[in-house]
Amino acid sequence: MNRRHLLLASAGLLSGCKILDEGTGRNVLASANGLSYRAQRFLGGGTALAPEYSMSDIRQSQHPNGVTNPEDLDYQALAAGDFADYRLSITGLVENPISFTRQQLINMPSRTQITRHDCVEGWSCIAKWTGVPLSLVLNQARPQISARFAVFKCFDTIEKSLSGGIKYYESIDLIDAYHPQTILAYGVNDQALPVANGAPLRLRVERQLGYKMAKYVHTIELTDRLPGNGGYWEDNGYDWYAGI
Ligand SMILES: Nc1nc2c(c(=O)[nH]1)N[C@H]1C(S)=C(S)[C@@H](COP(=O)(O)O)O[C@H]1N2
Ligand SMILES: [Mo]
Repeated sequence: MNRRHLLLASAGLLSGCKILDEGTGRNVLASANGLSYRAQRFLGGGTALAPEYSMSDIRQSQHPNGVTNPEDLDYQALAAGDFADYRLSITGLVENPISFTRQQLINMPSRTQITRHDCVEGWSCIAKWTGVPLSLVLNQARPQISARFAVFKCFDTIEKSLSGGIKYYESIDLIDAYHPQTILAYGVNDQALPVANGAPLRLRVERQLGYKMAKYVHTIELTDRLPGNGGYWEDNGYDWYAGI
C-alpha cells in the first residue's frame, strides 16, 4: 500500500468517511487500487467521458478543501482588485507564449458541465462548472511537437518554510489537457468562482481525483518532462495519475 491508499483507508476508518455525496468513498478506494494510468488509457482511450449529472443532483455548494484563501501578497493584491489585473500566462514549449485576462478567458467559447469531485480524503461533491476548454487556450499558444505535459503553477503557498515555502503545483499529460471535459473554470453553480474554490481560475480534469484540479492557477507551462513527481501531493507520495 502506498501512502495515498493508506490515507484513503484511514479517512474511511477514522472519520467514518466525510462523504457528502453517497457511495463514492468505496469507488474511489477501489478505483485507486485497480486502475493504473496505462489501464485507463488502454480501456478508455483518450476520449472516454467522465459521468455528467443533472441540476437535481447538486445537493450542496462545492466543499472547499486544501488552501481556501491564499495569504500570498501577490494573490491578495489581485483579489483586492477583483482580479482585474490577473493574467494567465502560457509558457514553455509553445510557439506563441501568450497571456490572457480573466475577461478574455470569459469571452472565449465556454463549456458547462455537472460533474462529481472525488477527494482522496473520502468525500465527494457534485457541482456545475463553467469555464474555457483548456484546448482552446493551448491552441492559441501553439504547443511545440516536443510538448508532453501541462504544468499548472498556483499562487498559494501550501507549505511554509524558512526559505519561503512551497507553492502548490500540478501537471497532466496533453491527452488529458485536450480532453473535451478539461476546462479552466471561472464559475461554479452559476456563480463567479469563489476564492475558497480557486478564484479566479482553477483546473477541472474530470477523470482524476480532486488534488489534480489546481486552484489559483497563474501559469501553465508546457514541458517535455515532469518537474519533481509532477505535483505537490505527488512529491508527498500520491500517484501522479489519479484515475477515478
Ligand atoms: N492551488 C491549490 N489547488 C488545490 C488544492 C490546494 O490546496 N491548492 N487542493 C486540492 C485538493 S486536495 C482538492 S480536494 C481540491 C479542492 O477543491 P475545492 O476547494 O473547490 O473543493 O483542490 C485541489 N487543488
Ligand atoms: Mo483532495
